[in-house]
Amino acid sequence: MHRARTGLRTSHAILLLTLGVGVAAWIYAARKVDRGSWPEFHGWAAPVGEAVHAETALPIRIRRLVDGASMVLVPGGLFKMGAGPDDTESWADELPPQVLTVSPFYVDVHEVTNGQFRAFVEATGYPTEALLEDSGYGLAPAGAVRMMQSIPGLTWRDYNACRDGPPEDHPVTCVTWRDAVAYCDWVGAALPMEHEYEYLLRLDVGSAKYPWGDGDTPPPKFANLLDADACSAYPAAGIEPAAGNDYRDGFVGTAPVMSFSPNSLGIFDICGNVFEWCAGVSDGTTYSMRDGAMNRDPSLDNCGRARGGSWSSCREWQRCAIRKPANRRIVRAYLGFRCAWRQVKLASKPEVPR
Ligand SMILES: [Ca+2]
Repeated sequence: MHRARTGLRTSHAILLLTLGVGVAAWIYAARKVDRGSWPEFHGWAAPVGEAVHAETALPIRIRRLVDGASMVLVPGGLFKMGAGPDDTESWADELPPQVLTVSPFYVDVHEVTNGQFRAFVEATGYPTEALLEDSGYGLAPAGAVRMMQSIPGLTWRDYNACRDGPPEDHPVTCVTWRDAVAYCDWVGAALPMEHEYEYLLRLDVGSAKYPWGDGDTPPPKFANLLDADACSAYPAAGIEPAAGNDYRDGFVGTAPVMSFSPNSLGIFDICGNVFEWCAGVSDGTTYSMRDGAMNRDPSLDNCGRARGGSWSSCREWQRCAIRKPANRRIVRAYLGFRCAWRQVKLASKPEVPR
């Protein structure tokens, strides 16, 4: 009897052990399948390289299948959005500073280029909204009284209003907010939210005033800003360099994407080159649009926001907290975009804001 019970216990133990091993093997296999099938599951992107995020096993970099654009994983976390107490140039809509949580998302490594946008237009026949607008402002000829001039009919095909074809590797400009959203729809992505964009601007500098730190002058060749050479091309315009009288980046208008050093996540031109459209609309006073929800006041429905400063922006407009208000139908040679994708389920650890 005792021997029989012992045998029964032994067989139960073997059964449980077998079940345990089986469950563990199934979990491991499921994880493996989940990793391996990630790009097929989503159907629009594939991992680039072997690097994966330690906590989630998601690829650090992915490449969209539709347009070939590289995206990088932004693990996210807590950060303080808005102007600091020492920022004397802050606007009401940058205050009060508040701690927000940025959920993990993917973002384009560089701004959408003319070449990518051309492929989009050719593939879809999309008639850009810019074609319907007469609100274009482009780069004026050197020596003009103003740096920017009104150019009716300006579209993305008119590189800085030179009308000699846009360089493929420069960021696309002269696209309206809806043009940018149409491109994002085409590739299965979306525009970045404003708080996501500010998170990227502050990623390496915390609560500093500018994306390069608190000083008024960035390191040499930090980004494509309104530099001394650009200002001297328009002596009658009375404009001052955004980055100090000695700062020269080599570009009066747009620069090829990835011409300057990336941030610590490998993202290029998050500061400078072109202002970038963000998702959502503004209510003009608060961050209530940070979740991308449409504004309740229909009279403000056309007011969008752009972030990151540009080749034509004065220093104030290069600040991390600045939220450039812009009618979503304007066409500007300093205004482009990049894509984001945020359907990412990660359990990220909150970080202590600096
Ligand atoms: Ca410049």
